[in-house]
Amino acid sequence: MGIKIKITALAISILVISGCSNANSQPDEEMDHSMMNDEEMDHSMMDMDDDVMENEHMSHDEVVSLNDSTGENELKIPSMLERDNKEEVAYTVRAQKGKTEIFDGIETNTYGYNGTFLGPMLRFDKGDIVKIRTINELDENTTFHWHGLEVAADADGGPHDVIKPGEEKIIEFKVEQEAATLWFHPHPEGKTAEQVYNGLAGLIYIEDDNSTSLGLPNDYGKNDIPLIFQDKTFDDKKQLNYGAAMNDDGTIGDTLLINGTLNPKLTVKKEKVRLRLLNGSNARNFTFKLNTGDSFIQIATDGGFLNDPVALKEITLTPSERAEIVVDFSQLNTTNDLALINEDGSILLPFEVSDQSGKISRIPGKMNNFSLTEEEMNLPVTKKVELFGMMDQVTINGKKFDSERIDFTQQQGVTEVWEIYNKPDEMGGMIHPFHIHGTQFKIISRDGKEPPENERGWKDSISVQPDERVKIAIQFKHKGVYMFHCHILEHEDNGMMGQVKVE
Ligand SMILES: [Cu+2]
Repeated sequence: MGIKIKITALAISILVISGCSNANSQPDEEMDHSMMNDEEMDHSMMDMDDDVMENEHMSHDEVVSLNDSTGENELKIPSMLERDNKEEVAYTVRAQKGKTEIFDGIETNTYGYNGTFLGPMLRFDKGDIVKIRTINELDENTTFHWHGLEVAADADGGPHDVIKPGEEKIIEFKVEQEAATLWFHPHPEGKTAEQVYNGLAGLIYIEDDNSTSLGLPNDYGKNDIPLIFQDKTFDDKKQLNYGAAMNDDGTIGDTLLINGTLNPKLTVKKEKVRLRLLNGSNARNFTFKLNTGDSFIQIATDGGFLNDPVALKEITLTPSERAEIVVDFSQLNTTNDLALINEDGSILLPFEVSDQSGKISRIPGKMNNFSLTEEEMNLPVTKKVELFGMMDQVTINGKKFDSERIDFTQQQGVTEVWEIYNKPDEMGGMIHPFHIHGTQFKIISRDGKEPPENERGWKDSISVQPDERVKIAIQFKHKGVYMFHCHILEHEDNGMMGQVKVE
């Protein structure tokens, strides 16, 4: 595996030297690519294959494995951010730089919100009028994007909403959507991947009357555990050297951090424990399962509760997707050497189950009233999105992002059906996680078939397999210009993004 990383890194550095990888320094060339038709694009891809990949046939599917977590560090739980005052739901969120002790006795240069690495959890209740003062204390531009939050575009923190170093902006919005686990991260044009990689990411919990009355585990940090999964590459000095680690097809690392914790373990009581999973990686897909083969129960998708709990043996989350699952540690056959593992068997999060019995919580049979109506299912497709390419040759509908170009318009409050198609390339293609800002949508079908049971809930990000066609019903409650893009952050930065104007 070590050799593979080196060869890949070599291929990448050749790309950089040849000047076709650095999107920021080659705007003219980028424009040219965006004008290519499919055939030209195909040739361009083949040229790249010949020139650059000669050392290794770079398969889309071969990804360096994660090191097993040794479990020597108890999982860190992000602090719940305190409100600025008692009278209102007002928060201050600062983007900062700092040094973090990820490895014992070593300081790693990192970014964070209100701290040196990652961010606190912001809790909103449905109905709250929320005020957030966002401050950029970095020495570079950033934005504050609220992923999954249904807000007007001027509060969404997309690439138009640049906050310069030393500047600040106050946003205000009403929380009108149901209980969900959302997150926030920067979204500056061409720099999202690096800033997230360096540590800018935080959580949002929305709660409502339903979520607090269902009887689900909801003791934050005890039996309601947020898990932000991110893979990183640390250099010899244990630094996050993004420039060196960066891969245009999505930066993948061999070292897993959960909530910024290296080699994490989670100590739990013998009770039902709710795990709020967030794939906060730049590019890695995770397939989570228990090493015992036991099932767990999924209760929520990106944007809310499923109607009915769904028992699963594994769940795949692509970058930016969330799922809430419940593991019943009082019911498992064994509590020794128990762990959450990845598809390839690598140990992500060992569990230490204490003898104490915990709280009695339950998973009700009926949690929500999500519905996809007959009318929505029968709407014609009015917007088509074609995802294509790899490395820096990624496009949507044959074009790269242009902040001056509006790709689609849609009326506020009107449901439309978008069809997202992932067009394969010669090498088969790769999964693109597709995200739309400012709203939650419903999956109508995947390749004409009903979505799996655990995707019959609100979504803001979906995985789209090569050659797959996903139909979604989508409505925007607010106006303005919103982004839609691939959530492999390097693809996003390389222009795999478009804009929809809601009028
Ligand atoms: Cu992509």
